[in-house]
Amino acid sequence: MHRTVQGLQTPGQRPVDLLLCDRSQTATTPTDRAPMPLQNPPELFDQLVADGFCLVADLLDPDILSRLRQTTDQLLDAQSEEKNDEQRSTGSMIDVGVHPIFAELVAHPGARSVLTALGCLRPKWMSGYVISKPPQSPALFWHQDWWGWNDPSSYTPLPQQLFFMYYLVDTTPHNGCLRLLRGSHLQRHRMHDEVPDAHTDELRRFSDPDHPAYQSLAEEVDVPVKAGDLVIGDSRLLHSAHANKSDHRRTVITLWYFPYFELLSDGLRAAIARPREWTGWDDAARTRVADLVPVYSGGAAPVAWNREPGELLQ
Ligand SMILES: O=C(O)CCC(=O)C(=O)O
Repeated sequence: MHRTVQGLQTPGQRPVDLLLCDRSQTATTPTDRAPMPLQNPPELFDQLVADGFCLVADLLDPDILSRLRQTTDQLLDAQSEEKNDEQRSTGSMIDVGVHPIFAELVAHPGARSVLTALGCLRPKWMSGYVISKPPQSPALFWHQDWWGWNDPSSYTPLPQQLFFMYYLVDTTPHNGCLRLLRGSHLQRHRMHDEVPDAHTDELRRFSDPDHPAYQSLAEEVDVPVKAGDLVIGDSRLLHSAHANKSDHRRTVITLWYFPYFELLSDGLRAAIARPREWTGWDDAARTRVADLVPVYSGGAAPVAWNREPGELLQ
């Protein structure tokens, strides 16, 4: 079962199909339903490795979607104006450790079954954020999120770290859908040099609206989705989001997984497995994600944090 999405194509390039989950074979209890069979996992894997991203349609059921909308709206309503001003370009950056509902999403059976289908037998999870673009807010800057560029594996095809993005509303270029540069996880693009480290306070604040980090590029690929679809991407992939020109919030929850944690170098595993606090989670939430928490018991020094790719990225 495939759905081809308009917009996931730049001129002269092949379309990208959404791989659909077959809900007819699932149980009825909301988040404890049986894993949903994926159509053609090898195709999903090939897209992820070659293009740096892939899509799984219709992963979240209406129950969890509605509970996530309710919780994120409450959290967003409580944000201060000062915080909003600091993050005009990104939108909110609320840590998912503030509320136990996000543990349900981290350990969601559908997400687990996608990871298994991609050959990730012992995936790990590190962190996540509620990123909400307010109505009438500017574009997000071009960036990539990999911080381990000092590790030689960064210049090889298999992804070290993946984003799982769940948009809570349907998205289009009008309300701030994701856009990305296909293949930029493995090939240098001029944006790597124009905006070497995009995670600066100035870019977050949108201090200079004419900065090249916000520009539209001819080769960018729009990724419009339906609420509840899952966008998977390699953390090395250059991506950004359109301005939200609508009168409604556009919220995404981004979760960060390590699909092949056991295959990573000691230095990366040491860096990933640092203890983390989830101050708003109860015991049930911690238990849900227990097998996804990375552990490293060796003696290697953690790989130093470096978000700028080296010369090996050509
Ligand atoms: O806001 C978006 O659509 C994208 C968020 C993003 O770039 C990220 O989580 O790294």
